Amino acid sequence: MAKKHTTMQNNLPILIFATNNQHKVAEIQSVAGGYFNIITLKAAGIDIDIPEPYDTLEANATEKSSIIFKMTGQNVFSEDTGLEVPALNGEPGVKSARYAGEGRDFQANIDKLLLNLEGKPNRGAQFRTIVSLILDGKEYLFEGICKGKITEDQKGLQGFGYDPIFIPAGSDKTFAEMTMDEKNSFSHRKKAISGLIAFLGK
Ligand code: ITT
Repeated sequence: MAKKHTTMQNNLPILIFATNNQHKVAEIQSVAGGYFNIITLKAAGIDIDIPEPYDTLEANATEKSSIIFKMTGQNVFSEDTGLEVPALNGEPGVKSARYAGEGRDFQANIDKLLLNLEGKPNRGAQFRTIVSLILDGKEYLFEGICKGKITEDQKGLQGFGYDPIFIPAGSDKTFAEMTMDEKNSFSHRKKAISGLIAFLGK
C-alpha cells in the first residue's frame, strides 16, 4: 500500500468522499474501516452543490470527483448510483435523484415509480453504482450491481431513496427493512467500494 497517502495514526489511505448524501457516507464508513479513512466534504470545509449534468452514471461520477480534485489537489472518490428498471426502459437510471422533479423528494420519486409500474408484469430492477477514484491525479472506475425487484407497496423505514420498494435477489425483505450490515451484504454500493478497496490493497 502506498505510504504517501497514509495518516500518521493508523497508516491507512486518506480519501475525500465527494458527496452531499449523508446516507452514502454512513454506508461507506461502515465498510471502509480498516481499509481507508474518509474525509467528508463538510470536514474538508467544502460546501458546494455538486452538479450531475451528464446522461451516464460514469460521466457524473467523474464530474463529482474531478471537481473536488481540482479544488483540493487531494485524493478523492465519488459515486453515482441509479435504479434501472427494464420495464421503464431503464428509468429512472441516471435521473434517480430527480425522477419526480428538482425537489429530489424520496417519497415523490417512489410514488412516481410505483405508478409507472402499475399493471406491468415485469417488476425486475437493479441498482448500479459507479465509483470514481482519483488517486495521484489518475482516475479509476469501479462498478457494483445489485439485482432485484420492485415491490407493489413500500415497506420499512431504514435506509434512503428507493430502499422501501426494492427487494434484492436472495431476500424477502426490502432494503428499508434491513440493518445497514444486511443491506451491505447485497448492495451495489458495497460491491463497487469492494473494488476500490481491492485496488488500494494492490
Ligand atoms: P451525491 O451526488 O451528492 O453523491 P445524490 O443523492 O445526488 O448524492 P445519486 O445521484 O448517486 O446521489 O443518487 C441518485 C438517487 O438514487 C438518490 O438520491 C436516491 O434517491 C437513489 N439511491 C441511490 N442509492 C440508493 C440506495 O442505496 N438505495 C436507495 N436509493 C438509492
